[in-house]
Amino acid sequence: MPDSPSIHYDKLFRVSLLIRKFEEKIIELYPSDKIQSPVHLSLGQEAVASGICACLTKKDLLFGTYRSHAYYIAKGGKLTEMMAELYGKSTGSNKGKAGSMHLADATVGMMGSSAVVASTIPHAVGAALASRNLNKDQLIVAVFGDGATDEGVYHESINFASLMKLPMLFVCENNGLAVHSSQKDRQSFNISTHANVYGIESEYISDGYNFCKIQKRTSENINLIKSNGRPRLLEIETFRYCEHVGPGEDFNDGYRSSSDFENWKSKDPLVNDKESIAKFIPGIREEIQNAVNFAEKSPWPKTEELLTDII
Ligand SMILES: Cc1ncc(C[n+]2csc(CCOP(=O)(O)OP(=O)(O)O)c2C)c(N)n1
Ligand SMILES: [Mg+2]
Repeated sequence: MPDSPSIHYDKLFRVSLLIRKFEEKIIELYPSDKIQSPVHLSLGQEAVASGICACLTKKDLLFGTYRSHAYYIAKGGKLTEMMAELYGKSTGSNKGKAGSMHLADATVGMMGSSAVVASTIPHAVGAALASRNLNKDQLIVAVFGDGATDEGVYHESINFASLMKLPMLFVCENNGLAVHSSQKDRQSFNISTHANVYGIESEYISDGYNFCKIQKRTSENINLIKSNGRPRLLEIETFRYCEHVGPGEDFNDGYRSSSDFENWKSKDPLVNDKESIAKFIPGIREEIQNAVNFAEKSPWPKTEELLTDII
């Protein structure tokens, strides 16, 4: 039976809030140095991940970026294994060897993320080609930032996907920034309309805090991909609340304004919907504390494991 609209909202709200609270726990823990890797937080961007992943099953494959905590959680990865991974423990989703930037869990179709900008886009295209050739009933999703579209490999990848008529979804999380450099200072083109040059139909969503809208538009785009077997691109405007890397804020660094942040936050349901926050927060806090306890108690990897899992 299809979900009623309010159940839908609740599910999306809960996942989005779980991501936010998990990352706020990272901020709280970070000064202790227990978290062993640099962290690129998705605070402010949660709705993009929750809206997209609500339309995917575990067998659909998602390729992300170094800013992928939100996708790992929304795709159904275990919180315990994620926290252990951030602690560098052997029980982590990648045995403590990947850390925040290279999170992956193939069992839920979270195929990996990378510190190298745009580098997972061609991996997603290759997976889509293999999947189509093997007649697998799955969707492949490539998620990347606006900065990744500065890279040649992005253009080569979307051109090839269109040429080969690969049924896949490209998702650009446009937070308007590549580190400290704003999109308008870097690009002479508009990301979503530019994809049309390669024969890729696209859609632009300006309110990237609206997880219900993102879910609905993603679902409709996936239906179109499945009906005509061609790739599509979604560009979703969003807002990064923290500094590029690390747990702090950087509104005093002079490259962006806190008034834009306040404006975005005023529309953010994870700030404004106090009733839903109150409903879900007790369960979420328990889940996160359980993940922290698991990570704390887990053993370190053994020295002899250092060179295993290397291809
Ligand atoms: C190939 C490559 N070039 C440059 C960098 C340095 N770098 C790290 S993050 C980043 C910005 C990427 O911005 P975007 O894709 O919009 O992602 P966001 O951080 O905004 O989520 C750059 C240029 C890198 N890691 N890899
Ligand atoms: Mg960006």
